Amino acid sequence: MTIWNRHFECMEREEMRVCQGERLRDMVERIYYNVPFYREKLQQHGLTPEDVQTIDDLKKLPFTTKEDLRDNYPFGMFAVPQSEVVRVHASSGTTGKPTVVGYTRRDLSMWSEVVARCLIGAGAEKHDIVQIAYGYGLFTGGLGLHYGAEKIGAVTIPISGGNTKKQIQLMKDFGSSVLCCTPSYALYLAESIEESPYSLNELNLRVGVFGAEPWTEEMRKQIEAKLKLRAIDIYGLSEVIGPGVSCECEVQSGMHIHEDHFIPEIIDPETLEPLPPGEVGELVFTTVTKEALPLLRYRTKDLTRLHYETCKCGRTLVRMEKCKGRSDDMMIIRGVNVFPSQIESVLLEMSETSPHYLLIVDRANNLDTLQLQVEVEDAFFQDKISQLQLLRNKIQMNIESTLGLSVDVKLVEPKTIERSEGKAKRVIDNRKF
Ligand code: DLL
Repeated sequence: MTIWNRHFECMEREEMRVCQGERLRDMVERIYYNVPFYREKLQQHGLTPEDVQTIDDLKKLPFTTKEDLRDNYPFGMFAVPQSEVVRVHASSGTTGKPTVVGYTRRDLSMWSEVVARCLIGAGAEKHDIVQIAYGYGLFTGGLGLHYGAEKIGAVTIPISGGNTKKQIQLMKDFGSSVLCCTPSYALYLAESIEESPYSLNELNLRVGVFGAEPWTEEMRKQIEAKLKLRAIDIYGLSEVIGPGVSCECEVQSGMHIHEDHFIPEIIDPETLEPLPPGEVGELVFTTVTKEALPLLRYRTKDLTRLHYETCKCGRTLVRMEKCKGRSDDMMIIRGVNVFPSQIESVLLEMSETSPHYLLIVDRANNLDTLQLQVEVEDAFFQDKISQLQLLRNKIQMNIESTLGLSVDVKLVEPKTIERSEGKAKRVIDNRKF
């Protein structure tokens, strides 16, 4: 297995901690003197840059949130003069203004470096033809993967998201061997290939680099079977850099975090106390090398756990498990915490259902209701009604036994649920709080 940057990707733990400590010290000094927001916050905690000497001092420092970025919209948290910023991206905010992120030339070069590590780790190489079907534009997916793919010397196809027929045609004509897109779009592409004049055997796909939204192991199996490729999970968020914060290697056993640049912690989202390795909690990142928008203990709201053992691939970089969802994506239905991914797992374990589903949350007579719409094979609709009824009951029972929650299941015909070209929308919450 090839490793792009053996020095950092296989560094001994103690050496990594020393490196992180030095970089953290430098970063805290930069934000203290260049970003009024951070200076005030550190002062409020009675801290000065001298209080940060080693990586162990990280836990003393205050957290940063998406709201802080929004309050300082658009450029208020940048740590360099505007003349040094060469790019901005923005992620759609859940409410109101978008979150704006900036990059210096060195930030862009660091970003390409980490994405190059991801692609090589995923099994891509110089001779590959990389089709980038993440959106280009303010979203970081397209351009993020783009520069990493060019960096490893691959032929890079900046097709962006959507335009499914053309995706498939170019995939065949150009012989694309690596596909980068969201996992939900990968499934949609698979389905569209089945209906296209081309067969999978005419395609040359080998590796998929899928991320930007949560997906399950079961979904991975389906995508790998349908597209005949190895499906690799890539993680990132605009605030931290974009795609490439972490990525699986060919072993597919957790995503290696590029912790020489992004120091991870897991905290209890309620008490904000750091949790020991192996426990599930909220992922927090400190970016120690980023120049334009350094982030101190940024709360991602993503829930996962970290593993520090050396991977079979030889990398020592800490691995994060697939995200279990976000602490704020979690629905509370009649007091029960529900993640869409839990329902997805139940559906994908059953052979009769498809991974295309939609959850509709509402409230009737002060009681939360959850409806699950899921597509089932056409054959079921040709069968007797009783078959449908049996299947409906089965799904209901499986979900109830997993979640302890009753759900109204509505079976719908194939292709009725809107397909996504980007991030899938799995939940519609009509409750008014
Ligand atoms: O989604 C960056 C990205 C682009 C990652 C392409 C991977 C591939 P944002 O739009 O800022 O950035 O959204 C970040 O998406 O906090 C997670 O909740 C979610 N997310 C990203 N990757 C994964 C993943 C991009 N592999 C938010 N698994 C993050 C689960 C993911 N969730």
